[in-house]
Amino acid sequence: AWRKFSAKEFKTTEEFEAEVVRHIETTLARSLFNCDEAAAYAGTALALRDRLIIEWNRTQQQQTFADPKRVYYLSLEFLMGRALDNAILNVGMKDVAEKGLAELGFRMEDVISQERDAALGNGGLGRLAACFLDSLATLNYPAWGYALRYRYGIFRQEIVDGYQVEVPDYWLDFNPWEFPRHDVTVDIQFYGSVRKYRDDSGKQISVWENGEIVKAVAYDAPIPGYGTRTTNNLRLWSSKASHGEFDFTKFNAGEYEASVADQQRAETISAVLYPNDSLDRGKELRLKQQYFWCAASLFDIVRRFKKSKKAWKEFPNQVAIQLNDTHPTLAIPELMRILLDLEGLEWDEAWQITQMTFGYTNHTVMPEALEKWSVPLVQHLLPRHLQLIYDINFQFLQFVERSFPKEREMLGRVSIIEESEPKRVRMAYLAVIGSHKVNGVAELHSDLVRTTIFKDFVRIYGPDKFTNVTNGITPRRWLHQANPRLSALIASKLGGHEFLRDLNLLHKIEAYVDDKEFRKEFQAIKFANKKRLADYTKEVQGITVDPHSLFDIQVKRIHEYKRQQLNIFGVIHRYLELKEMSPEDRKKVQPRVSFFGGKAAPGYWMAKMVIHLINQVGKVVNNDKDIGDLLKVVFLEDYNVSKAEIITPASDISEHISTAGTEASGTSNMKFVLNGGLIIGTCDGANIEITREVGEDNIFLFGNLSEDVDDLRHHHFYGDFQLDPSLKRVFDTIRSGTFGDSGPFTGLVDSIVDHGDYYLVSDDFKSYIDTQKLIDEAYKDQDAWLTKTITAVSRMGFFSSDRCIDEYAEMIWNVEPLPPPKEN
Ligand code: 26Y
Repeated sequence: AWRKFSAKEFKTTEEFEAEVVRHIETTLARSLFNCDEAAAYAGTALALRDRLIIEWNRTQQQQTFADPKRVYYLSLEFLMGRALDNAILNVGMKDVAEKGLAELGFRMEDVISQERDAALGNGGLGRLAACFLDSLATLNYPAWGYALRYRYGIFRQEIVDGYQVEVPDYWLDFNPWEFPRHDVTVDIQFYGSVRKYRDDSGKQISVWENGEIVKAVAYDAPIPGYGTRTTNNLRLWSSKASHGEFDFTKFNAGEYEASVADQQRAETISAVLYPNDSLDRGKELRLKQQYFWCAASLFDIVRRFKKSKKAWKEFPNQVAIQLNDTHPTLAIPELMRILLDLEGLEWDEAWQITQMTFGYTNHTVMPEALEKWSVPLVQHLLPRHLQLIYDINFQFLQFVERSFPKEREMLGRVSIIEESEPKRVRMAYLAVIGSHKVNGVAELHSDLVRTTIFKDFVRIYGPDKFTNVTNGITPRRWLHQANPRLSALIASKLGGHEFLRDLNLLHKIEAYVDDKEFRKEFQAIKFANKKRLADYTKEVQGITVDPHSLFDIQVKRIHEYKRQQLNIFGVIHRYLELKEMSPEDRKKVQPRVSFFGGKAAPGYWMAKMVIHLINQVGKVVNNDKDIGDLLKVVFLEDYNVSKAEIITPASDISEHISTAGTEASGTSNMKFVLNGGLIIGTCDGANIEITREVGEDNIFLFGNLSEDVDDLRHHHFYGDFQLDPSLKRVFDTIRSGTFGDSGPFTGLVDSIVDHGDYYLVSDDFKSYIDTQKLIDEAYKDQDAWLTKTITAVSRMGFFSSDRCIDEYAEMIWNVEPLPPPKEN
């Protein structure tokens, strides 16, 4: 129904083609005679972009006039992937584009794959932010994303001799989706000093001066909603030297090189995305990035607010700012600085406004990922902010002292300043103290947030400040775009694609679980998706796999806590069992392909050795004629969003096997089940809620529970640690050199055998391989398997990011949608 008021569409195929051709000939100045796929992509993107811009401008105008409360989502990462396919879908012209491109001699799939991923993120947190933008626009919430315009996104991964090699991702050569706003700039200060004086009324004034100025330039990207005309804005800041091209004074003084060096130093701030996603390294440049981005975004937000001429006390009624992890926590002292130093508000009012404005989402309880900035570094780079942080801390500790006069030890525990050498600012505490709501991203995780890292704060502020919003994924990209044929099958039964806007409607397909035709098509779709991945694997990795095998997939960042090592040890175990089987027994074996994919942080040695082990095992197993198709091992290079769109629909089983209590939520688990794959997983993160939704019979859980982890770890050190015997055999095989030089794997094995097995690989090993056996058996009954997968898909409605965003809007932001006007 929404189509009839969509001004975004092209009316006819001819109109679309004419626009594509016009852009190729005039915007790109290319002859149609040498129009390749790259040019077809550019022409298509530009033609579509014209339509998007109209709605984008309209939406922004409407929001300016209506001036509703807006949501600002501050995230250092947005893993957007490709934009064209999504734009075509949301503009509502998939058929027109497909037909038009065919008439011009191109396959839509080929054209779409010309686009480079916008890979401005590491993994789950960044992709979550991207899904949220999609839902915010789709649900008509007036919302902006704020981030950095990195010149280099997450590195490209190449595998050389079985090792990861990082290659820079320079992605901006041709990016039709961004619009430079050279008129929207903000001067950002670093370093310098603070001068204090009393004005005539005796009020203390602080002036931050004599710093170094860097310019922030805005680049905007349109975020179209699905089935709505709302097109929101993602604003990315780029850093530039404040004096433009180069410093003329220096230039005239003959210091040409110095002036250019200044410029390069300024531009370094937004040059590269930090590729770490679990270990906080406390690098000065990263702190600079954080402040640069927070300060530019807040200036922008405040500027917009001030246009409305409302009183400052209205600020939290007009502005909700969500902090995606602690990375933007400096926004808290920055807002205080603006309110106190620049706007002249009193402390209490400024603090109340600040607290009411911010919400903080935590994504991890693992201590090594919690940000702590050294006090001397903050003092040097942001002297005024350090004062404000100390002031905030002082007020807070006074409050704690009044509330718990008998618990003096608590003061040191909850202080924003850690009394280490050097002292450090605990950003998570600052985020909690400066926000009105703190949320975790799945139920178990939110419980752990309340009972472990923020336990004291729950007592201080009461339980209501801490809440849960279980993560979700956008069904537009992760069902419709990634798996168009499954989307079409569902639509054919539900009478249209409304389920893409209301994913709970999926429950209606459970009625077709016994429908012969439906089952046949569902199974054919899964097979076709597996075939597609098999073809891709052949083409890119040069490995032949049989799509009739069970496809077992683990794709995510490589981490000890995510336990890819458990998976590959399991694979080795399987290989050893196969090797000692009689030919008779081998005939009964369920053939399997184990796919892995994911990047390791460049400095994370252990993770890199896991990648190496996977590749070495693959080399041996895949070339073992004796084993043939019974087992294959594939490492899919350079896992990213666009590859996930091929990989996700192709699983029979996917692995989400983190040590219980370590994976905050996980989101690929949701994607795989939604696409008709089952899960092997631990009782961790959102796996638990997936189990609740799909039913225990439709998921394969194994392993120790989160509440037992502490005791098990304790036991490793103080009890008698017994290595699982099957795992011991795996280690003996590795040590014997079966998979090449075992030297690189020493650390991996030792971490389990000698260093306490922190991630409980040995404790969970038996349960893991037993469960894999169950899966082999269950898979042989294809009918029962199919029933499980269809049932599971039909029960996944809860995991839409639309549900998730509605929860944030109601519980945390208190914002309402602003639907587009009906077209006249
Ligand atoms: C401080 C810095 C080193 C850092 C940079 C990035 C720390 C963490 C991160 C990213 C964390 C991340 O991606 N977390 C994931 O967030 C997802 C969305 O909530 C969760 O589903 C997933 O479990 C969690 O690991």
